[in-house]
Amino acid sequence: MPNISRRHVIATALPAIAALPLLAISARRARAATHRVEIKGFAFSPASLNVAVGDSVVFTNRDSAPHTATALDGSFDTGTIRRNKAVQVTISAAGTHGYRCKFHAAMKATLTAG
Ligand SMILES: [Cu+2]
Repeated sequence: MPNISRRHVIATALPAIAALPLLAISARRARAATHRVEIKGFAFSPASLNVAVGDSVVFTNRDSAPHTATALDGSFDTGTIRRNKAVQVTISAAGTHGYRCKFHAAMKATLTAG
């Protein structure tokens, strides 16, 4: 059996122990994802989206008309998004949030945060 010195064991273990808090931080950050919703032809795509609480959603307006993505329960609101502009919101409330465009009542979609 090889004779591994105590110094060698410590030198090997220390970097791994030092990296642990760093790994915990990066795992936490990796959990918050960014999702994308395109607004095109007076419709949200995808019309139904599942996210995790804390995730972000970027709404991009591909129409010439201005739109909003406004949650019916008030949990998020992009405000007016003009042509080819994007607005990012963070989803902080769990549950199923119906949302619509304030200007066009027929534009409806659903975002579920779990
Ligand atoms: Cu609209």
